[in-house]
Amino acid sequence: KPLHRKARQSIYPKSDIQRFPVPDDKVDWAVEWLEYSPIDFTSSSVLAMPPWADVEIRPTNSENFLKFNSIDGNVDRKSGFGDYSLIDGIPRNPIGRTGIRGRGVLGRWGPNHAADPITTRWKRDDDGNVVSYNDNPVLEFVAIKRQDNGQWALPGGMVEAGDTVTVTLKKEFGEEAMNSLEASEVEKKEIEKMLHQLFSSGGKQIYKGYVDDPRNTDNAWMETTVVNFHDDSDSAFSHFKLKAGDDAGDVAWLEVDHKLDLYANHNDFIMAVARLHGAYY
Ligand code: RP5
Ligand code: MG
Ligand code: MG
Repeated sequence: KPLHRKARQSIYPKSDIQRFPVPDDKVDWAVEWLEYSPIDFTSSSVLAMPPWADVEIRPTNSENFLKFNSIDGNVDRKSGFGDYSLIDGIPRNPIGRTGIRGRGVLGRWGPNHAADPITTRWKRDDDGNVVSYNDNPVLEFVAIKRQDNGQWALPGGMVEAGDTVTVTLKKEFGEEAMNSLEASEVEKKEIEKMLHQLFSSGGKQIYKGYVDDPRNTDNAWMETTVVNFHDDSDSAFSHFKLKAGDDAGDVAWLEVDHKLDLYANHNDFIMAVARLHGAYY
């Protein structure tokens, strides 16, 4: 089992709340720890019950209609890990302790599903030849700079109720890397066409499961499906214009490199893509 780290970072995002410090050897729930008493925090934006959030299901004597560990109407409450535990009816983080209870800024109890596209092309010189370091060809991928914390990340987003992963991959790439939300009707059509062309190959699934996201709590956590769309011959991706939009402040082609310091554990996904293509890392 991987140890989450970002999900234990002291100050909880968008708050001044300190997590209860959890040392590596106390992450696992199987390790008894009687002194563990994390603060209970659910953001007021979540408690206001926007469409993307669940109802408050505590105190546990209140009626709970959420169907955990299953497909609940158009909300997927299954985890990539298999069944997660319910303690007094409340989902428990499958990786372990995070130092905070409640949902924090996450809307769903249990897994909050996202999708992350990794679009790749080879780095080329002015003559169009693939650039290599130590005989290993170099990959580039589209990254966005998150406005919430200034970190570079994959242009991913939440799978909205009723949407599939495939739809979300396209939607988020369009919104964050092509600014589709602020495009004119004509531009929107162009973007649609591009997205269709870029993503119609279906791509290759790189990962499905837990994300070590700084927003995770003991009762709510991020999971994602990461899909790679690779343009081997540089026939498609170089021909569209990147423009940051929605929750992205910037967008760029970044070199695949082990020195990247990406949001959450997106580095792991980039490493997997490098392996897949036999690229420099
Ligand atoms: C990460 O948060 C996922 O891997 C995905 O990139 C992102 C989704 O959340 P938002 O970008 O919508 O905040 O855990
Ligand atoms: Mg988004
Ligand atoms: Mg996003």
